[in-house]
Amino acid sequence: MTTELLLPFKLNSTIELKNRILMAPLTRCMADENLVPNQAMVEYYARRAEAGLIISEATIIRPDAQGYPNTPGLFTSEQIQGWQKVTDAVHANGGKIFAQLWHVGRVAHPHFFDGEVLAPSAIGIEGSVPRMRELTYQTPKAATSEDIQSLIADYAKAAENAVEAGFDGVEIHGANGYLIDQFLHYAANEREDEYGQTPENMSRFALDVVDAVISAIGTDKTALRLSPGAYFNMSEDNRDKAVFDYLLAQLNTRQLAYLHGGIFDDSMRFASLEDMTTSEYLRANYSGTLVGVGSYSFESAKDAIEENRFDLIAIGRPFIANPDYVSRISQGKELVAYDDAMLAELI
Ligand code: FNR
Ligand code: 8K6
Repeated sequence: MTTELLLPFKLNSTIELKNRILMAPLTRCMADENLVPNQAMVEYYARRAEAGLIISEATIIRPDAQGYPNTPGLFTSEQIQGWQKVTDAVHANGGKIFAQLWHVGRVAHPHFFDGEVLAPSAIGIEGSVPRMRELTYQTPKAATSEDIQSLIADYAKAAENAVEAGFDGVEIHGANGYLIDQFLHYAANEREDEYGQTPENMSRFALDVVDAVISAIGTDKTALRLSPGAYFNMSEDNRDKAVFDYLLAQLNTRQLAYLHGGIFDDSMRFASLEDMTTSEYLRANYSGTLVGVGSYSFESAKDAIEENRFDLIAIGRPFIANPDYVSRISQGKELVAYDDAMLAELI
């Protein structure tokens, strides 16, 4: 089957992808007790090297970034060495892989680390940790200016560690209600300093992190994921759009490797985004390479790319069910249907 989706795509002058299909970042909670990737993870990623680019499962930048069991890290030498095995195996199979850098902010739980839960403001979320329902979420501490500076530095350090571990680049996780996204939405950010109140101030943390990561590893290796519409651990506020309008205008001057929407179903329309979908809104406001995602099939992704609604597609759940997703669609073979039960092991 010949389609643009299966042909090479240049992200920039240093990174060329062999096709336009990305494996979406997928948390699997399978790292060892020191949050080091294990051998099953090495093989799991290596099996998916046919993707134009693999985005790793979200990987925490420091201990207080953790909100789920056994999520891998990128802040100890053991973790870097563990990831090196993953990146070596992906590269040996002809693939490319970015690390997704994560801090969950108020979705963290002190069960996993010593210390406080940090967020832009002291506004908690309802509920408890998946798979560990006895751990209810706490009201976070509003980060001080010093906390903010150390968080920014730790994103940059984790990006350096990612490159040391052999990753081809990083995707900063700015989506899905986690730390960076918490600064970008009024429902989670009531700060009265230079990180709150106005679109410019509310965008500052995201831009500081992006700029620190660019300084650390270069713009060609730096990508970002954003959820302009609030849908997960976050409530919508009609003022949010102005924040993202400002942020995207600033990002247009940065030449990131790509921008990736963070959404489970891209047919979802947001009242706060004037009834647009995630990809419609991002395409209208962002001029660089855009990755679409969210319940796409190969056919619907092909149509979207042909219609220029975005440039690359990220595939999540179908990649869990089909390690050989790219071969199957190239050969017109049927896909195995995804089922949540598949999350129990790495196939
Ligand atoms: C996800 N998703 C996700 N997103 C992210 O930015 N970092 C992550 O670590 C995860 N983890 C994760 C785990 C599991 C089990 C699922 C199902 C999803 C969201 C994911 O990247 C993607 O946006 C959605 O799955 C929608 O794409 P599909 O699955 O419809 O192709
Ligand atoms: C136990 C593993 C934890 C994985 C965390 C990351 C992703 C969770 C996947 C399920 C979330 C579904 C959210 C969908 C929200 C739609 C709201 C309309």
